[in-house]
Amino acid sequence: MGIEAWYMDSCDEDQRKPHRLNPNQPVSVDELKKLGVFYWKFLHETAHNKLNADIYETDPELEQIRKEQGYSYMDIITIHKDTLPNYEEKLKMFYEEHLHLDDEIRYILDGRAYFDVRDKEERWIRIAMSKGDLITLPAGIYHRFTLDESNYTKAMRLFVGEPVWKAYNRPADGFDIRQKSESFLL
Ligand code: KMT
Ligand code: NI
Repeated sequence: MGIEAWYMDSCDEDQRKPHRLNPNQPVSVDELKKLGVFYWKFLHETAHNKLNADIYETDPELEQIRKEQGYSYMDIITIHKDTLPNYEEKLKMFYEEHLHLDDEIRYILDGRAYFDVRDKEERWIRIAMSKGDLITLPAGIYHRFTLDESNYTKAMRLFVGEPVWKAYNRPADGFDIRQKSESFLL
């Protein structure tokens, strides 16, 4: 098991479709790391010391990660038309290209979703997330989020300290964090 990420086509149809290039152009964990994106797939690992989304409420491994990384805050968001108030509106917002001034940390507890991030050449990379996957997007990276064709995910949102959900839609290059992340990307 491992990551599944790929470069997207530029077709405008349904955002929930995979939008792979033909032939597929995969993106490796190392390439994501260079962008400051960290991604783990834990669920099907047999070794110990792995996260288990089935026991997220009591999982000692999650507890340890939260302690180590300082993820003091957490809540759970269920993204489905019957559970999320203003579902359509929120999905539209999540899919607007944006950035935050803090890391975006998400742990998928159920269902599936895509996180898209821009690479150094401004190409979209689509990261397929499913149950047991944890991702951190660095502060300042342009990104967006969508459900896939299953139209459902349940995700834990983690944060260092008091959460700030403020999203800055592109263009948002005036922030210090953009200057820093751009020099980091070089
Ligand atoms: C964001 O800022 O991109 C989001 O919060 C996405 C939805 S949470 C799974
Ligand atoms: Ni975001």
